[in-house]
Amino acid sequence: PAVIHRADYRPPAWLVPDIALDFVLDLTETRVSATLDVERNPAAQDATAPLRLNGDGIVAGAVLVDGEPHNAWAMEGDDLVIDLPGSAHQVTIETTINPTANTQLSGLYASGGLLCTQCEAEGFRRITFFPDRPDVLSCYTVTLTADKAQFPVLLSNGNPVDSGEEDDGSHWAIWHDPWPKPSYLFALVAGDLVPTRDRFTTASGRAVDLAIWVRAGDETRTGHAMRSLIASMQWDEKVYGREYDLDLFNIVAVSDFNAGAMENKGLNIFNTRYILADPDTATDGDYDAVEGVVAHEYFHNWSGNRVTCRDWFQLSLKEGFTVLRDQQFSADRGSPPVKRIEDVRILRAAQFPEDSGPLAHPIRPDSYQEISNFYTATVYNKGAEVIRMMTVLAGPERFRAGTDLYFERHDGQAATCEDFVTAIEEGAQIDLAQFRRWYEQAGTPRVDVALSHDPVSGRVTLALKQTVPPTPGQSVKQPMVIPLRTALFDRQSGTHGGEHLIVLTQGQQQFTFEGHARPPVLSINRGFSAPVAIIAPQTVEDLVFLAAHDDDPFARYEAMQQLVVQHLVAAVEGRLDDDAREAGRKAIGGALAAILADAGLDDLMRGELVMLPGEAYLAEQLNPVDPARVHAEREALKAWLGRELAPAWTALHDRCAAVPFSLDAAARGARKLKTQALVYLAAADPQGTALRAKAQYDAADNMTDRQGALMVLCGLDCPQREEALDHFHARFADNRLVIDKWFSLQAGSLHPDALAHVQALAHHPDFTLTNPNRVRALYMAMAANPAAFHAADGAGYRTIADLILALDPINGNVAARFVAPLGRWRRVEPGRAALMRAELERIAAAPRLSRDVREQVSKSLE
Ligand code: BAL
Ligand code: ZN
Repeated sequence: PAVIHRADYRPPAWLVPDIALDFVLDLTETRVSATLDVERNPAAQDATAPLRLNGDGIVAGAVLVDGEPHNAWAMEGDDLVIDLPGSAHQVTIETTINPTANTQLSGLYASGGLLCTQCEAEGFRRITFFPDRPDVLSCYTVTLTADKAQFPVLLSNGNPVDSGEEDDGSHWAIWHDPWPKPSYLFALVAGDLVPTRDRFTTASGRAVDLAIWVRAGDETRTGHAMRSLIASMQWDEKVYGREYDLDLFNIVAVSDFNAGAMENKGLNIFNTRYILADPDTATDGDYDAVEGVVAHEYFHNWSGNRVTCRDWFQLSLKEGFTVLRDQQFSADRGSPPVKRIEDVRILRAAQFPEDSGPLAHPIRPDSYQEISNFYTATVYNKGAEVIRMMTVLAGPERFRAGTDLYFERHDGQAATCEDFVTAIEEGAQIDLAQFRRWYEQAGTPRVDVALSHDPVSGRVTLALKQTVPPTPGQSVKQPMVIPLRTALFDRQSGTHGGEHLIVLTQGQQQFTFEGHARPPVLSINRGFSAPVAIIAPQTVEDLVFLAAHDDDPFARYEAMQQLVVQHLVAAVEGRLDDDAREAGRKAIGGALAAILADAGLDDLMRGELVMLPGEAYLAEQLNPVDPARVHAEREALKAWLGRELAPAWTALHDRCAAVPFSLDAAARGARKLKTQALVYLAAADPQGTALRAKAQYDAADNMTDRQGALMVLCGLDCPQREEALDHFHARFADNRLVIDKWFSLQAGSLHPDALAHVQALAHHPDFTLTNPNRVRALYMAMAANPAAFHAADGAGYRTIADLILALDPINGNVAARFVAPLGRWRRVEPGRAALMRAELERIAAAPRLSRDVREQVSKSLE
């Protein structure tokens, strides 16, 4: 398979300043006529190169050049290559496509009677022939014609220009987008949709019509998305000085969607999952996700659309930056510390394993076979962390000067990560020369910390050593720039004398601090100022101290996590005798009891502090890992804590259950803790807690409580489990997003038969391989459920491999996402590793695989 290298970038030979697209839309036979004004690129290296138009599975019906039939063209693979003399022409190409047959959901496809598009990264070439690369920017004029009864709404990017009806029952609409854009930002939607409308006036007085389009019946659940959109528009003006630039902003929600949402210029298309929310059907977490994704796609209007990417290697230019922006927005809207903790938890669960596995890549990759495989936690979440470090180094005002310069300098351009770093460097006036290694080197850096104290001089010395682990294709690494917010606590007063920003730039480095009469307690990487793993010699006493006293909420959470991680790692490694196990549990129990009793904490934060580290993060600390032992030890600790603190959990559950429903922080905190209390109680007393959980389920007047209770019941072997599952299915049978929850709660459950349940659910009438949300609900939840996925006989691995093989011909993009869990075999104990590897080999031996799956499987076996 062809490998595309970043170093091979060449400017396009031809530019397309204008394109007119004419669609006659139909579910099975859509006709497309594309007229491209093409001109030679003065920056091209070859001034005689032919015009290369990318295609993917489409056939050119007719090719006209300057209005005349043209024969001097040929197909090279999927690409249409036209010999053109001179320097400017008009090229017209006709294609016919079948949206209903498009199960890949890339290009133009049908979703429940609607027609819609997904063009990022390379879907446009499935619609028409075009130089489908992000550095070819065009002004689009789009004419849509369709049967009016079947497709009453016709939308595309930009502003509506004209519309009309014909006698044959068809109607048409013309849209024009004045902002030049790459083909991946093109979109159209046709169908029977109803709008929720609002209006926004920008800082300079532009009135913008806002509309969220959904299927009839769903419009009652668009209010939160609309409020989120308006808040995002206000926030981007205030925080980044970015104003919206069209007369209208449309969002459409569709049920069949490969990803979360797409930032098409002026016409965002969303997975319904990130638009529809009301308290009866959406959890508090769903509300947050809607707000965050609506903001993310809106923010792309500047970080992605006005300034786009030169090539796909630069994906983190728009994604890392936009994730940072949506994280900052959500922090401002809610609780900044809780949001920070949530973001770090996602990074550790999703990105750290990527960085330590066979698919590790820098945030700016050097090569790829299939770009869809690089929409990763590394490019997105680590990309955001890298830019966040720039904010730490520069401070907020100077960072803003950097982003102002970036937007001003590159507006209308297809830029690179290097352009971004240079703009921040110049605008913020900081030196980022060495910092650029964060774009070049993969792997999570590890920082080993040693602290020494001289009682005579009162001097504290921190000796730091960084190591960046080898990753595929990068065996030797250079030292990174690692900013670490640090404080040294006096253990008697419980305070510190101010925070220091220490910046580690060398392999080994020492930092000294004066005026410490006693050895201090070290609080390092506060706020998770750098995306690294810290290995510090913190005693149980130090961690208990920090868990109770640290004034940085993230550091407090981290101390609690570390306390549990150290204990469980020692337990899994068999380093604890009975006394040490008891002592470790007592220390954790004591710290947890203090958190439960701490009146100074709000419940949202308390909910973070009582959460045990996840099994994926624990597995990262062990190499090789025995997932069964991790699971057993973590469950045993949870049960012990459930028993030991039973009165406190019961009191907490009772207190929280008495808080009436509202969307404010206090009520949300109560809901979060209510289910956490159940989780601990269920581990200690399954039968007693089944009653309590069922009572929570029956009393629930919102989805957060209902889902929380059902999640706990799903893990128990009790009659209430079936009763609640049946009730839930019957009550929400007509709501696809809620039925997704029904699948995913069973697949992710602690029930010992969870894997058998998944295998049975695959034959449920509501299950289908053609809907990505449903596939993820069942199988991603299972792949993330260690007890099911890592079943000792390999049945979990086999189930996922079978899924990949069955799904690949239908949707290779989604199928490829399931390879990574199997790809971690090298870090798993030998027995399971062999079973995982055998499944990868079975997939690799299949006669026809998508490029997506082929790349992930071959890299996982290398
Ligand atoms: N650009 C793909 C979807 C997103 O990251 O917004
Ligand atoms: Zn994005």
